[in-house]
Amino acid sequence: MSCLIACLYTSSQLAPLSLPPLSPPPPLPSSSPTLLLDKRLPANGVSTKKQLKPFAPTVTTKNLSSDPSSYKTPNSSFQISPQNPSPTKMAHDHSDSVFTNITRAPEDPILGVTVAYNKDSDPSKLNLGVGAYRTEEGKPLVLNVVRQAEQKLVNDPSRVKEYLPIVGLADFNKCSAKLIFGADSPAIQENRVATVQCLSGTGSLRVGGEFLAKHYHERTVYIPQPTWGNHPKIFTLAGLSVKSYRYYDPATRGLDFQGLLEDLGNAPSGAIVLLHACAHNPTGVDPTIEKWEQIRQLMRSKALLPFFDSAYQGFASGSLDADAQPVRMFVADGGECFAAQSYAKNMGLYGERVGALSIVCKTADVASRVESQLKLVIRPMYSNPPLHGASIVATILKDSNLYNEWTVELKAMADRIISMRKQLLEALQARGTPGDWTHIIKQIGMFTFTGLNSEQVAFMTKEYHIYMTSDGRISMAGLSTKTIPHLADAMHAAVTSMA
Ligand code: KET
Repeated sequence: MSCLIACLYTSSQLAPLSLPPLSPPPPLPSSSPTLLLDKRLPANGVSTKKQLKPFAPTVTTKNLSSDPSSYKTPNSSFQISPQNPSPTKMAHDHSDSVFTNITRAPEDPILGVTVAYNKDSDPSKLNLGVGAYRTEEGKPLVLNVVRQAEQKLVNDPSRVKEYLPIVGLADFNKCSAKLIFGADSPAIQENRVATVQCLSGTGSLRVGGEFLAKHYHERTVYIPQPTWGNHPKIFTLAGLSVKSYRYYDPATRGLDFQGLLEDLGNAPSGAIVLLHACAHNPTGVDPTIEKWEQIRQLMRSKALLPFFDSAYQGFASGSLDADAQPVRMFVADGGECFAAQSYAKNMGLYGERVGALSIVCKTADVASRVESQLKLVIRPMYSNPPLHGASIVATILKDSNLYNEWTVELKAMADRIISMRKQLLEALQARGTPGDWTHIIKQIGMFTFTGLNSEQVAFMTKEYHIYMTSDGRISMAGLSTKTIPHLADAMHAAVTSMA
C-alpha cells in the first residue's frame, strides 16, 4: 500500500496541484491507510473540493443457492457500507479490520464434500462427491499416455516457457475443435470455428458467458433442471440472466421430454440454451439421438442458441465420436453453436485446467471477428492460458499412436464405471433393499443420481462415513469392488431406516 501511495503521490498525472509533487507525505498510521489516502488525493486525480467518504468496505456475500432466481448481478450482490475504523486502535485488535462484518461463506456443494472428507479420520471413509476418477485401488489415475506426453515434452530441449498467445496454443485449439466437431467437419474446413484455449470446462463456460453478455442480443440462458451446481453461478456472474427448463422426472428417474419441449418452446426467440453434450450431470440421463433431433429442430425453429457443455466426452459410451454426436448434429445444420470442452475427466488432467471454447459461426469472416473479441474478454481476466496442460493434450491428439492409446485407456475408465454400476445394483438386490434400483445401470457417465434424499445422505455420512453431494448424487468413478459392499450396506440402512 505504501508503495501505491508513494507512486500515486509522485505521479504528475495523479497528484493534486495543491501539493508539491516531490515532497514525501508524512508517515501514515498502520490502520486505515485508505482513509488518509482519500483525504489527500482527489478522486481520479482530478482536483476537487468534494470530500470523499472514507472507504472501508464491508463486503457481504450472499450465499449462492441452487435456485437460479436467487442470483443477482455482480453489482447488486455486494454491499459496500462505510465504517469508521479508529486510528488509535492497536494493530493486533481485529475489531478494526475493514472486513470485521464479513459473513462466512458456505463450502461449495461439490468441492466442499472433499473438504469434509479430508477432515474425517475413519478408515472406512469413502469420497463419492467430486467427479474424479479413481482406480480399483481407490487412487487417482494419471493416464499412461499423459506420462508419455510429459516425458516427450521434458525431453525436448527446444521447449521454452514463454507466454502463450491470448487465445492459447494453436495446435491445441485446432485439435480440440476436431475432437468435438469431427475431423471432417465442414465448419472446420471452412474456417468458421473460433476456438480459444481456456481454464478447463469452467473457464470455457465463463469466457463464453462473458462474450454473450457483451455481444449477444438475448441475455437469458436456459439451464436444465437439475444441472451441475456451478452453471447458474457462472452465467449469472458473467452477466446473463438464468432460467431453467424441465429436464428430469424424479417419478420415472428419466428424461422429462415433454416438459423440456414445452419449456424450450416457450422460451423467447434467440434465448441461449445450455445443453450437456453427454453424460448429463448430475442425473446421468441423456436424450436418445432421436430426441436430440427433435430438440435440434425445435431450437432451430425458434432461433435458440445452443451452448454445449462437453465435460465428459468419451465417458458416456466409451467412444469419443459417439459422445460428440449431439454437438455434431447441431453443427451439421449450418447454424451457430457454442461448445465448452474440458480435458479434466477424459484425460485425467483435472488440476492442469485445460479446456477450450469453440464458437461455430456462419462465415469465416464472422469467426475471425468473434475471435478478436474473445481476446478482449480473456486478456483482462487471466491474460493468457497456461502452457503445460495444453501441450500434453496437443502432443497426444497430434500423434496417432498416442491418440489410439488414449482411446483405449478412456474406454477402460468408462468400462470400469459401467462395471461399478452392475456391481452396486447386484449388491442392493442381494440385500433386498426396497425399491427399484435399475436406474443405476440405465444412467450414463460418471454419476448415479440415486434418488436418496438429503436426510438419507446425511445419515450415510454420519453413520458410514460416506461422502456425497446432498442431492443424492454418487460418483461411480470413486467406487471399487472393495468398497461397494460398504456403500450398499449404507444405502440399505438409509432406505430401510428413513424411508
Ligand atoms: N461441466 C460439467 C457438467 C461438470 O460436471 C464439470 C465438473 C465441469 C463442467 C467443469 O469441470 P472443469 O474441471 O472446470 O473442467 N464437474 C465436477 C467437478 C466440479 O464440480 O468442479 C463435479 O461435478 O464433480
